[in-house]
Amino acid sequence: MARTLISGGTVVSPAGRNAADVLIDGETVAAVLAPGQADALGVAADVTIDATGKYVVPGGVDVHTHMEMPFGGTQSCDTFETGTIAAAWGGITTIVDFAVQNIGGSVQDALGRWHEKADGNCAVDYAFHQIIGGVDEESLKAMTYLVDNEGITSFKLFMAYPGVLYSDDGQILRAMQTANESGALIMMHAENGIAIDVLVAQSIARGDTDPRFHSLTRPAELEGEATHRAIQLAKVAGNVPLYVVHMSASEALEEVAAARHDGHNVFAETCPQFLYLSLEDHLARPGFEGAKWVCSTPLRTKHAHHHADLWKGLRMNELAVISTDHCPFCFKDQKEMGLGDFSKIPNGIGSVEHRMELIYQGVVNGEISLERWVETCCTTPARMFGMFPRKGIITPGSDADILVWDPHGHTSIGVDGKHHMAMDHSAWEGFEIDGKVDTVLSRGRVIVEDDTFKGAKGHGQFIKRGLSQYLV
Ligand code: DUC
Ligand code: ZN
Ligand code: ZN
Repeated sequence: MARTLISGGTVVSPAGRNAADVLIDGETVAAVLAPGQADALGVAADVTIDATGKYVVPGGVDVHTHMEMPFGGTQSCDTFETGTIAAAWGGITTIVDFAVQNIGGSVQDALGRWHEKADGNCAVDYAFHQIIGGVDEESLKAMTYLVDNEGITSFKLFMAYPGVLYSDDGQILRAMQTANESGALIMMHAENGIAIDVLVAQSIARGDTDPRFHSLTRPAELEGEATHRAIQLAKVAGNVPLYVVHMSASEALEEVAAARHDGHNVFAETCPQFLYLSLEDHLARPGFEGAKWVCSTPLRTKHAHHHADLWKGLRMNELAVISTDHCPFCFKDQKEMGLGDFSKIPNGIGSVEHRMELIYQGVVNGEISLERWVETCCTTPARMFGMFPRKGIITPGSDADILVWDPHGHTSIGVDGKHHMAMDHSAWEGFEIDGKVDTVLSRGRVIVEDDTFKGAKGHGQFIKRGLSQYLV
């Protein structure tokens, strides 16, 4: 088994930063050594990676991706191969993707399809959440089976998309009760889809069909209302752990903050697009260009306080996790399906490659600390979804998933610059980052080095997850 020493760097965890060398034996971390200790102990390494002047952080854990997902009449354009290679380029060493069960379909079959797509194709490790798009007797039974046997311990429900993935309040309550019995966690797409569908139909009938109306027909109040309702239902279901996904609105954040203050098992994630992008500057670009930024929940107006509130929520631990909701569609032929009718634009933005970079820029800008960057992008996602301490931390026994980050480097984001995702455009075109991915290791293997991908599809393994380790 090869021994690798990452020497001279600053190892960062949520608890702080220390000058230290990391000794890797095979696929796992063997020791974190004080400077000089490796020499004093006569440690012989096969490979030494010089991390002088660099940060040594756990590989990123992105707990919200959609690779090759059928959605909106098409399919997200990254395969597990292209998406996990792009992830590796961006310092992500674990993804958690969503298997999708639709109304009347078998949960086990849906999960089997996701295994078929991913097996042998991933460049980094991966796990699955299960979407329950049709809550019924069969799918409720399957939830418990998946927790007990398949390493699937989190289930996403939708309060949006009536007739497609939507669950009514009774179905949500029943799924929450079932999850509570097995210790599973409920993830919620919290938007009032019934009211949104009325607003969308009215907008189209008026001739308001441009991409910007996607946001105007999904008002922040309806994200706040659904978040409130989800929290109440979770309390009634016995305080089942609730994790609200892709939070974009101050109104929703207030609900989560209040519930957490009252001691409930309520958590939330936000995504880079809700921290940086806006209705006015992106979704409302002239012509049809705004379609690139159609995602749900939607980009919000910059004239309210959503951006500032979300950054503050991250500092205050009202928001526990930053994920990407990587759901990539090409502009040509895919986003273009909504020409003349924004409601037909497939919903999603692709960012799996850029999360560590974009959020590091938040460190440079003084929004969050270096330690909080690691906590929200690596450690808490692993703990929240039952993968800690195998993932999300650099400690003896953990997988040697490591990102060496160069704070003196620079990254220009864009299709022709640095972009390995399958999309024909970048939602982040022109973003400049004061830092750079230097070296990435996945289970001890160097997969990115010297601006070169050195990994391989099939290296990534399926991770059977345990229960959430992150209760209030
Ligand atoms: N919700 C997601 O989590 N991803 C894509 C679209 C959506 O509605
Ligand atoms: Zn969603
Ligand atoms: Zn999603």
